[in-house]
Amino acid sequence: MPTNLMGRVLAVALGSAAILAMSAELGFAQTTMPMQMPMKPAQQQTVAATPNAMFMKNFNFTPTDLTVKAGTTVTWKNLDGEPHTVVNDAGLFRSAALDQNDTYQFKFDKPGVYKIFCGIHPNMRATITVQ
Ligand SMILES: [Cu+2]
Repeated sequence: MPTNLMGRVLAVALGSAAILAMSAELGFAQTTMPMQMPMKPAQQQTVAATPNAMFMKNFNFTPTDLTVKAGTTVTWKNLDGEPHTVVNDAGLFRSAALDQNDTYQFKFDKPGVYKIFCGIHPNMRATITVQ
């Protein structure tokens, strides 16, 4: 029966069109959704919030002022492609040159104000206050 066959072909064609329309709609939703999502905060802001840690980033210590309790081990991590060091003004501690992603740790047993700087870039300075 030719007319019956035509009807079937038409039905299949319409069905495919409907599926195509649906996938087009899905595709549209998928491409637009990420644009409506809020932007992720910058990496710098995330690392700065890490407790008992100080980072070297863009030739600065971040944060420049860190307050910890006595007995706390502070970790420094260099995020720059250039080496940095951690040197205490009073000569209490001095790290080796830290390459990118290297870390250095020092345990602060006594309360006080500890000034540090980078031995390679002496203008990089920070303060650790131990309570
Ligand atoms: Cu440095």
